[in-house]
Amino acid sequence: ERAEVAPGAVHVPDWLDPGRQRALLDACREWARPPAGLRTVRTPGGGTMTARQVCLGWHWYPYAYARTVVDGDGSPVKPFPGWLGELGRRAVTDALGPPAAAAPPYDIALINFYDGDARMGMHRDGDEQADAPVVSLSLGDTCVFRFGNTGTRAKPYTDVELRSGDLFVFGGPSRLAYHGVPRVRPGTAPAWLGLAGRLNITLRVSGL
Ligand code: MD5
Ligand code: FE
Repeated sequence: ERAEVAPGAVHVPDWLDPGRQRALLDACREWARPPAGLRTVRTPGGGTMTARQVCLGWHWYPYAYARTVVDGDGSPVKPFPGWLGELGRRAVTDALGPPAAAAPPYDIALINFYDGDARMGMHRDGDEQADAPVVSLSLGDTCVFRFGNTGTRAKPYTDVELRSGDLFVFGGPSRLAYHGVPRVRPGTAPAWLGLAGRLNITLRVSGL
């Protein structure tokens, strides 16, 4: 099924079948290895993000993009594979319908690993220079995803449970909405996946 949570914000539960979930998890485990592997993100104010991250195509650090891992080992960022871009295009078409015009290719993946205590505070994703929809794929433990407003970080919120295999696409008026992950539900991953914790893959167009 397909649920429009707000204009341009579409949740497609169970979009990835078990075989594709396992293949994507295997790829994430490879990408997480050094060099340019999984790292802890430190914010300019001295804080530490509780979700750890690995990037493909462009390296995100608070709050910009670079071609090298500036807050990790300094290595060139791993390439963004063509098959992942194709997956992103299919995701957008399935969620929002065929694009009106030729869409720019996806060229960034941000992969966040959440353990049972990890959270993500309310924020907007505004470091990209393109307005293409963000594609979000979830693996492993269920989380509470909190969708807010564009103009304010404050309530009202819509809380949605994101489960392993779910797709969420954020486009149009929802592209710059506040959102966060207030909790992960430990032990809820499907047993056949073999993942303790939650993994979220976002695909983005840099416009760079
Ligand atoms: C997550 N990741 O579950 C989320 C999924 C991030 C992040 O928030 O920045 O890595 S992506 C959620 C998202 C992206 C762009 C727009 C909106 C939500 N939105 O308008 O709600 O780890
Ligand atoms: Fe975000």
